[in-house]
Amino acid sequence: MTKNKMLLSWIEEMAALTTPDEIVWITGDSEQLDQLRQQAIATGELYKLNEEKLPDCYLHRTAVNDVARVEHRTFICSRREIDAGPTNNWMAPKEAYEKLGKIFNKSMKGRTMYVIPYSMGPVGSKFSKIGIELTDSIYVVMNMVIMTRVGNDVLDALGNSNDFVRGLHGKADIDEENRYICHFPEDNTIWSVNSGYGGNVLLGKKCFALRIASYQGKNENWMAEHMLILGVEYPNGETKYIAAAFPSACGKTNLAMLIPPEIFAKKGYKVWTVGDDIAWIRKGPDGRLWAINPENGFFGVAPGTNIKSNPNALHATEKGTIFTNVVHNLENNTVWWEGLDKNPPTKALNWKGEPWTAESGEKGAHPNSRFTAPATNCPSISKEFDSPNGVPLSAMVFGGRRAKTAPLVYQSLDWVNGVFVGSIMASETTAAASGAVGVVRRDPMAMLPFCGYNMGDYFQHWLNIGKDVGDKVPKIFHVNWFRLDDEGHFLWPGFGENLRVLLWILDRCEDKVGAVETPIGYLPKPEDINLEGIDVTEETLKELLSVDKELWLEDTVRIEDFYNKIGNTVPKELRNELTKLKKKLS
Ligand code: GTP
Ligand code: SPV
Ligand code: MN
Repeated sequence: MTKNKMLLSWIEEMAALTTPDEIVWITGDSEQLDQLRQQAIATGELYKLNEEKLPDCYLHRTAVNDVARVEHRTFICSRREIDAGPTNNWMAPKEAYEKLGKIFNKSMKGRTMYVIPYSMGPVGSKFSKIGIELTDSIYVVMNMVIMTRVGNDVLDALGNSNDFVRGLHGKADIDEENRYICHFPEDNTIWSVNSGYGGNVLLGKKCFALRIASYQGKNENWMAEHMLILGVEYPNGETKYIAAAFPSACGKTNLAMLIPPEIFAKKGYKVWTVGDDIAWIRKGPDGRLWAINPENGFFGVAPGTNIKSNPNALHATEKGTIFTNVVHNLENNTVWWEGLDKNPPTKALNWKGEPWTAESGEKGAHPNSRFTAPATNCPSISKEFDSPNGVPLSAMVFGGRRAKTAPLVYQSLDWVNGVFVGSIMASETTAAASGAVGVVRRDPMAMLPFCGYNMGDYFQHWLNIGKDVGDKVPKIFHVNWFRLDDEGHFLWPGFGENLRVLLWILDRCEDKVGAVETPIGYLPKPEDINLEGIDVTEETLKELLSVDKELWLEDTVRIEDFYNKIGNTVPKELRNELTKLKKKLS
């Protein structure tokens, strides 16, 4: 185990507060995990699926009031309110500790507290950081074991250091009214109570790897971003890496696991997955920006995942996977979700555990139902996945779900303009968070719900990184796979075909292709997007690449409102970019 005094005394203090009957350290040993799984099966917390068809796979259902992240109950508890900033909910640390302390008080009576030592990033890499999560949920243990690197070697790597993130999670009564996800960036601490769902409780993920880590990155000169990382391998064997930030449920997992369309596959193009959700980025010895994926698994959206849309994701879920809130197919004890295939089971339970058939007209799987799959299961996993040095980035891409306004792709003019492009991102809300779906909101760098400090200071940090890295910075782009025609159909086929856009992006990074300069940035000449083998007419492509100045001018008003809401922490350089954009548009 460990002799780390700071760690032991913190656990003692948390145990005194929550009074579990027992404390169990998760060692990473497979016998221990097997035993815990058996226990969870006995209580119904996990359901064992068909061992032949889905070996070592389990189904879990959350409470019906607990199916997504709860942004309105998520708080940044910095000492000063201005350091959380107007885009975050804020609570004073003292108030938060008191309020949650009352809820946690004796909340683990009759339960076991599990101690999960985990590393975000390969154990021992200079990118990596250690966290300890205390939880009373076996489901959380099993997910953390897939999503992060867990066990005794993490404690060895920690040694006697105090540099670890202290995470306390308790299911309590899964009471919505008393659900709180609180972050204390200045204390390296996270307290989460009254939820059992994904991003609220797998504390290594959004809570640590984005909210706490973004704050650490600002102080330590690195970046924690809501980005996938992929490598495009060219027929000559060379691989170039791209990181891309899209809001929740806007296509990161799908892009990260892209399968090249046949005409590209035949020529020898390949795409490799490094990460599908989070990137930690820092300057490497060669002066470029390098990125790792701090996670060890995929917590992916199930609905819509099928053998055509994302075979790599589907294959990743064929063993050792936990399914949450999907349909239980009782015909063969497997799982199903909308968009898996056209044969919904006739004997099945929906995500709530009720008898269900597709004829009911109701969805069987929750729209935010998920799979938790080990990264190593993924057929397209990059050989650099475990590399302690990460991969060098050629391009950074921002993108959202926009029915109009944003074209298929454009390139920013330079780093500062690229940071501006990220800062003005907007996207329609999705089922990944509770609340209305399909409402356009500003979501800078896809970090609105995940930035652990003042958004204006975060923009400044981006500018600072650019100054530090100089002309070796990646080029910055914006994409939109979700543009609609007047009848509401997607104009762009998306998924694997997105490679056509990535290739233009990478060509631009090496000045191999020209562009058209528009008020918003550089757009492709239509002839430079390869349309061979797809059903997209030149006319449609022109529409995809059109910039409607009226719509953009309207948007600048909303951008200005958003900047004003953030207030005077918005860097002057970005205000200047907005002024320049307005001038060019009018
Ligand atoms: P989080 O795990 O919440 O961060 O989501 P994500 O960004 O990884 O999104 P994901 O790849 O799971 O995609 C979410 C939804 O977008 C799914 O319903 C996909 O089918 C859909 N989607 C993904 N890529 C495309 C695309 O290129 N075009 C279209 N039209 N839909 C897409
Ligand atoms: C997201 O919502 O961006 C996710 C899922 O990746 S969760 O872990 O719930 O945050
Ligand atoms: Mn995500």
